[in-house]
Amino acid sequence: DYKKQEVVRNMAEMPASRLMKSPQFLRTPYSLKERLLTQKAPGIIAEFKRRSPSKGVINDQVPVQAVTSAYTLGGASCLSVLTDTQFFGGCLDDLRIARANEIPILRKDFIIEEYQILEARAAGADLILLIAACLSATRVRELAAYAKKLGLETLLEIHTEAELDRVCPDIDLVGINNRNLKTFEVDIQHSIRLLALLPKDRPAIAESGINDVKVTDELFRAGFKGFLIGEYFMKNQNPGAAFNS
Ligand code: IGP
Repeated sequence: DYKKQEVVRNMAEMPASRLMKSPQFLRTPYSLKERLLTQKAPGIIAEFKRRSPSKGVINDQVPVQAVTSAYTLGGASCLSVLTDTQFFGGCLDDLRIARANEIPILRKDFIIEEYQILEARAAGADLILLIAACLSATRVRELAAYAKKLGLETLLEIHTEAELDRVCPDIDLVGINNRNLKTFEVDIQHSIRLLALLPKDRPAIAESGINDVKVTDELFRAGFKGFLIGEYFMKNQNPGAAFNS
């Protein structure tokens, strides 16, 4: 598939041995898990997303630097930066720019190879996303172990009960996607039901389709600690202002 080809191209251009020399390796990544376990209020993971397959262009006029610094000043617990170009119009440079902020950053992409985790670390990410629907239980275990080795945390995204078998000790946070990636339908109640089946020792994140503070409060009471929100902020001319209102 297209990701595999992208990885092969990037490896040719920037070998792993060179990535490992990035100055970012000298910094200690931030822990989102710690933050969410210790904070008493809902943690917002604010996303920078120019476009998506379901919505088309959301906002391609605002610079990543302005948006992410406004999210940070507004009190976001974490930034999420889409680095997939084909479907989301993002890139690793967006993440490098967002790194100016001193809070955890999630590399949001379709991660299938160890090399992409190395890229994430070299670009300044603190955690990576693994999507259960794209990976076998064995691959999740291998990729999460590699992330740990590099000092990064792993957020595992699930959507169905069947995907619970991907949760393994190296998974730091579990995200439940409210959006079905096949039908794009959003169902909050589905996420609340699935939450009951998750291991209690790791913070749970509710992802997607959150466009109302009341929903966040309901999900926080149900036990979710973090909330991954993109479009609701990004669809505004000034996403940072939307975050702060
Ligand atoms: C954010 P929303 O509906 O607030 O923009 O959703 C985030 O959850 C969504 O971008 C997302 C995503 C993904 C994107 C969740 N899982 C996997 C790409 C790949």
